[in-house]
Amino acid sequence: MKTVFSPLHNLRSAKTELDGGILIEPHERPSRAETILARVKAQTLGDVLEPEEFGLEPVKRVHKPGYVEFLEHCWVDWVAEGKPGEAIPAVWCGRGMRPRMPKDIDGRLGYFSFAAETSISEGTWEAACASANVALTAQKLVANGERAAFALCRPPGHHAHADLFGGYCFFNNAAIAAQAFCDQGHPRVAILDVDFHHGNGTQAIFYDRDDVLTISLHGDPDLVFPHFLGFDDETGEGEGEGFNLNIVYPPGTPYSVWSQGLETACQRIEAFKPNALIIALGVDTFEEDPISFFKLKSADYLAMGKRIEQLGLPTVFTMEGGYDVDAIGVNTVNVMQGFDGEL
Ligand code: Q9C
Ligand code: ZN
Repeated sequence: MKTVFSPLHNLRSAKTELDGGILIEPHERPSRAETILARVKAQTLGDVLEPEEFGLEPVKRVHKPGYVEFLEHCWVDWVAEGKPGEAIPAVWCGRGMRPRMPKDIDGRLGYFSFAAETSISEGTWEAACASANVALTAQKLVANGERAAFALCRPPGHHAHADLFGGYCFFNNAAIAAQAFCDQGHPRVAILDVDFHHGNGTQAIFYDRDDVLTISLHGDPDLVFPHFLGFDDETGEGEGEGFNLNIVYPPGTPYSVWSQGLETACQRIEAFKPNALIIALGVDTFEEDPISFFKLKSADYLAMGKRIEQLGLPTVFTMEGGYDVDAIGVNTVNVMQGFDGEL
């Protein structure tokens, strides 16, 4: 399988993540992508390509223009105001307040975010654009006949809504790739999100649509991020009713249990008969992940890839989370190798 990778991901190198009341080195760091790339090469998974440039048009098919504009200018505006650190949202439109975009940069940061752990830093915009181009290049490979492609996206995307950043995500790469399939005349696309966290952004973007089926397997949002979406009674609305599925698990979940949800998801996907499949691939389901609570082992990712392949669909993998950097290369590439039949 071919991998699409951009060295520009390194431009996203924030100094801060708000965690436990202090600013820590972000879990979502450049070494994640470099470690995955090294494993792709060591295992000779396939060619590694740099992305093509697609511009902002396919991004704006998913994200609101005002949000894209905000992301482009946020860091420049922040620096121009003489702020000493990174751009961290600290105020939101609470219940009963007015959801309008303020002029002030602190107001706009809150208006366009849903969480405070994710700092906007120098180069974030450039890296987020490159990450979207990585997803779109992989999508183009598959649209042009490749059975599958691996978009080694960084920063990740599945938490980003049409006009909200958070959870280390800015542009929803999986949603952008899915929308590209739709816009190229493919009537149905499925997105299966296997990251430890709920794919809240992806769900919200397609919630009222029946042409994009969204499924997410994740830790119980009552207990973990993103806390305010991802429960199993969220099934879609309007035309989209019945086209969103959330499968929620408790702490300690091993692959033997997790894979039962994967089976349910695969059966739903088969019934939907999509023209293409996007896998929002996070490996923060790993037993040693520092911020998560599932118990998947490295060999389980081979089985996961094999089961996904059995769907027989043109498949784009977009990289999402996974924070045990020592294991992220093996675990991620295991999914691709399981898919490619090396089990
Ligand atoms: N104390 C992705 O996996 N909250 N994002 C972490 C840790 C944010 C995860 C709290 C988690 C975001 C793409
Ligand atoms: Zn995650």
